[in-house]
Amino acid sequence: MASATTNKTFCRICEASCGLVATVENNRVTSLAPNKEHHGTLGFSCMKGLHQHSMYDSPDRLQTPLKRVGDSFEAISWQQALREIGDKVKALRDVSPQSIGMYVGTAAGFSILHPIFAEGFMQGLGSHNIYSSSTQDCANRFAAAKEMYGFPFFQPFVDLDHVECMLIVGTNPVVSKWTFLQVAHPVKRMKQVLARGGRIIVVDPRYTETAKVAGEHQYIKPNTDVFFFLSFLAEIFARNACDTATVQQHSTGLEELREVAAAWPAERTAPVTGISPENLRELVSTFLEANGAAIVTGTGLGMGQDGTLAQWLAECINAVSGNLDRRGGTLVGEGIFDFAGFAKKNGMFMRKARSRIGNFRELNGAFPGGILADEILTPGKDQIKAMFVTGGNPLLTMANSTRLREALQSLELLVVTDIYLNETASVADYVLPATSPLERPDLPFIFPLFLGMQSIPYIAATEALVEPTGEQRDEATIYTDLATACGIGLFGSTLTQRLLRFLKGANKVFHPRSRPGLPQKLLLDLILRSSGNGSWRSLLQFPEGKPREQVAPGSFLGKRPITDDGKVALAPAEFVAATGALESRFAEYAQAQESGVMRLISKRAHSTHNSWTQNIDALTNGDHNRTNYLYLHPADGQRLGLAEGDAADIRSATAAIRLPVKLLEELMPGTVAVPHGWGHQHASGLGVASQLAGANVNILASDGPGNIEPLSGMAHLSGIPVEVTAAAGPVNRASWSGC
Ligand SMILES: Nc1nc2c(c(=O)[nH]1)N[C@H]1C(S)=C(S)[C@@H](COP(=O)(O)OP(=O)(O)OC[C@H]3O[C@@H](n4cnc5c(=O)[nH]c(N)nc54)[C@H](O)[C@@H]3O)O[C@H]1N2
Ligand SMILES: Nc1nc2c(c(=O)[nH]1)N[C@H]1C(S)=C(S)[C@@H](COP(=O)(O)OP(=O)(O)OC[C@H]3O[C@@H](n4cnc5c(=O)[nH]c(N)nc54)[C@H](O)[C@@H]3O)O[C@H]1N2
Ligand code: SF4
Ligand SMILES: [Mo]
Repeated sequence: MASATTNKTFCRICEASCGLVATVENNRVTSLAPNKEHHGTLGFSCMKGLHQHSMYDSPDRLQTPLKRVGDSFEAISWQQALREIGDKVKALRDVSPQSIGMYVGTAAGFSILHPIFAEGFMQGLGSHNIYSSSTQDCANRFAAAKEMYGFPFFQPFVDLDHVECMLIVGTNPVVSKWTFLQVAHPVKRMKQVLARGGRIIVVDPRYTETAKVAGEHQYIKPNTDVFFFLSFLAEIFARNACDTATVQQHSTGLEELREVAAAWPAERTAPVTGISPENLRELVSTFLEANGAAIVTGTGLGMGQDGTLAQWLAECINAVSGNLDRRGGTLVGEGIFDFAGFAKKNGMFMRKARSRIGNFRELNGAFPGGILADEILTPGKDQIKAMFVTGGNPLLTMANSTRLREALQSLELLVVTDIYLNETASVADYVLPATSPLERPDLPFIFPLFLGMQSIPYIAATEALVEPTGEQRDEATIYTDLATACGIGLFGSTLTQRLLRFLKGANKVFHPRSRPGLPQKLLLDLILRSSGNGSWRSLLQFPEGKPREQVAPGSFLGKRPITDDGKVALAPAEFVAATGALESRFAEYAQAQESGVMRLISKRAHSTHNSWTQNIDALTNGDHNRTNYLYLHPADGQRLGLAEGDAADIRSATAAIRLPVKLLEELMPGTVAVPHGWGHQHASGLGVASQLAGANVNILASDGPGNIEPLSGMAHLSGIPVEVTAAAGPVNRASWSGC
């Protein structure tokens, strides 16, 4: 029997990228522990990360390619899968390359090669019909940054080591482990801010886990941040607290911004936001008096109806208060190479392509997920007839999943690449088994590596810890092989395709006992070397991460923005024009509040990760008790005649679900919450998850061109108007996916 070895690696589930120590026995990871010596992640890890090996070791793990035969799947060889998929794609592509689409999910983002090769495949096909999970979480930030800084990936982040006042709006870092910044151990980092006299104020419709650590909290009604920020700005301007000369040196549009904000004084917005003028003024004073302050935002903002405008205004507050690019304010990271310069030189990220349905602009190469069902179901030239889904589970995570299910089922070809036969794969024609993170070598994902979005900068590399146990392949190999089968060159280059095939062949010669595949380490080595960061082998000498310097304050303004004039655009014409529609939105919200409309928000939990951890028993027991819940304020419960454990129907414009009630004092009355990522009852390959209760909350969200935030393409997944009533019957299997 082989003896156990201890290997250092890092987690690839969320942005914290925690350093881990794995025990490996007989080609199995038998335990994972936090790496206490890790330079960047401070010995932190969470229960999801520490249990992940049971997800990869599960008897439900996909082992071979599968083909749908009638209502079930049969195992087939890679050769057969590739040949049959290739033949179908060739026939469709001959008629229209755009008839082939792709959805790139979150898991793809946590590997370096996966998204590059998947998108290279689409480029080779000549199709721009790419969708990604970014219009479910963060496209609003990309849209705002593109207009303001010229580059969607300039994402200023808080200077956590020096900030004195942090306003946390629409994000819950204690549970999510931060977003758009790598911060392992958020509680510790927040306590450090508090210990040096800093203040952290959470603005959220729920008194969150983060608010409890921060000690200060302001309730806000869902989807009204845009009005809160407008009043915040109006107040800054009214106090003449903006250093006009300095701001004008590095930005344009200050006067227009002032004009926009002037229409929204605190007295006006208070009834809609729920933030009294006194409280708002107090927040502004605290923010302005701090020697270094930042507004930190997240998906609570982005999933609302005006996520791009809200994000833009948050960035403007940071900028006009002199906190952008300032010590203790926000910094703009620098990755291992000049991504912005590269993009500018190559004319990337120009948002040129338009969608067939709704005429939406792409953003970072992707169209709004909310039009995907329409693109599939609407006949005509370029109608989508085949889809590749990679590292995502859109049937549980996108808006109006019921309609999307119909659409996916109507396709001529659906190919899903995943580690599980998940909800989406269960309706696929072919399912391709991917290697798990622990089975592949990697570099940290794109945000830290290419953009330097790290509170403690470092770079790191990890070897694969174990070999796949079945026929699983890494996604770089899968998309290279698919390109060969479809008769195209990855990235539209036959030369690249030939080179990749050669590398794959050579890999087989040098490593005859390994599975057929690309030499991933060689590709990662190339990324490192071409960016002047040494070799793969040299980086492996730093299992605790190789420290990098934090970007210096003052390094951004006047130097790095890639807008035409090199200045920060505080009032992009498109955004200013869009504020016109806020008048009717404001009236609509005021009216809805008067009529007592309840709004539904999300609620993440420590133990679940979107839809992918529900097949691990240990992560769905405990608090969850194997279901998600409708969380309701006790006062609302009393008004509606609903007590803890009662069954409630939650009805939106699209559908209804039935869930047990949990009363939650933390919620703002009038706001209800349901965790997303549940409702796996149709996932034929998930032995544990498919037996859980719980409902897919996203059947309550609307899709279609009229239900999309037009500036970024974001779906509207938070702040959904709902009606809650006591259910006529119990919560049972029939009510899991609608009632
Ligand atoms: N109502 C509501 N809806 C939401 C949200 C919300 O807060 N509320 N949050 C949204 C957010 S933030 C996001 S990012 C999206 C997520 O949307 P998706 O990306 O569509 O969904 P995930 O559940 O993250 O699915 C990830 C899939 O990747 C698979 N996977 C894991 N590791 C690997 C791997 O190494 N390779 C491959 N090929 N597959 C792998 C998992 O098995 C899982 O099926 O949905 C969102 N939808
Ligand atoms: N444990 C765990 N960690 C995760 C994930 C997970 O599923 N589980 N998912 C990962 C992914 S893919 C992402 S993108 C990140 C997301 O990370 P975050 O953006 O931090 O996401 P949430 O934790 O859902 O926090 C959103 C907060 O917004 C609040 N909110 C809702 N609506 C509004 C509103 O209109 N205005 C304001 N001001 N607040 C509002 C909610 O109450 C909630 O506290 O988390 C990542 N980390
Ligand atoms: S916080 Fe948890 S899931 Fe995220 S990287 Fe760390 S261990 Fe992994
Ligand atoms: Mo996300």
